[in-house]
Amino acid sequence: MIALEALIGYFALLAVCFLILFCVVLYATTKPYPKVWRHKDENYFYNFHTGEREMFPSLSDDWSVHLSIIVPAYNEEERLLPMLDECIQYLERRKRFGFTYEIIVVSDGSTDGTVTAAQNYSRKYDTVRVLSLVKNRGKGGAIRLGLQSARGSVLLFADADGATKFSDIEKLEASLQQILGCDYTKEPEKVASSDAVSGYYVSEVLETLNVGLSF
Ligand SMILES: Nc1nc2c(ncn2[C@@H]2O[C@H](COP(=O)(O)OP(=O)(O)OP(=O)(O)O)[C@@H](O)[C@H]2O)c(=O)[nH]1
Ligand SMILES: [Mg+2]
Repeated sequence: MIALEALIGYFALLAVCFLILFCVVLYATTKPYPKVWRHKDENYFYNFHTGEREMFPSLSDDWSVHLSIIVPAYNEEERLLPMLDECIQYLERRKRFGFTYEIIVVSDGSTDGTVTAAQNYSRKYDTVRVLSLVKNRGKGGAIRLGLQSARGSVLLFADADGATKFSDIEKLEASLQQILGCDYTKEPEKVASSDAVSGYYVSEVLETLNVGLSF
């Protein structure tokens, strides 16, 4: 009887040790962010102005434009055009006042003419780049890869369906300025070097703006 109790105690101790070891290994090998698989072709975009295939910059590079707009697009050959027309028209107007921007259209493994439609804008505007994902990842995956390829001091994503009037960005900018205490169009380096606006601040901005999450 005593031998049986000792055996159970021994196994219980072994199980606890195993559990502790498992937790330690889990803690040591888990990263806070998931590993993002990126096909080698997804590191490049075609620059129609130089006639060369160029590498996308990385989010960890220094900022090079005031604003990056990431547009996730899955089979959006029709809805994308009016959205980009409105967006570019607005941003080009601001460009006259020294404002700089880039638009990264992320085709999320589209099977229609989304890439060609977006590339037609790249031909015309050197501010538009097309990131063509080799397979569909869903909206979140498309935005993530777009953000990783952007070098704006401020990054924004906007749906391809033109759900929001693009000039409404001014409301967002006003709230951002209030929260950060500076204007990113005048002091982009200050904004670029600061950490991401925290969830608390984001909810405050959205509350002020009374808008939904997808801009
Ligand atoms: N549905 C869908 N959209 C994607 C995907 N990847 C990127 N997107 C883009 O994500 C954005 C949002 O898609 P919508 O279909 O407008 O979805 P939604 O805004 O949640 O829904 P609506 O209220 O119908 O507009 C669009 O720009 C899509 O092109 C995907 O795999 N599926
Ligand atoms: Mg939508």
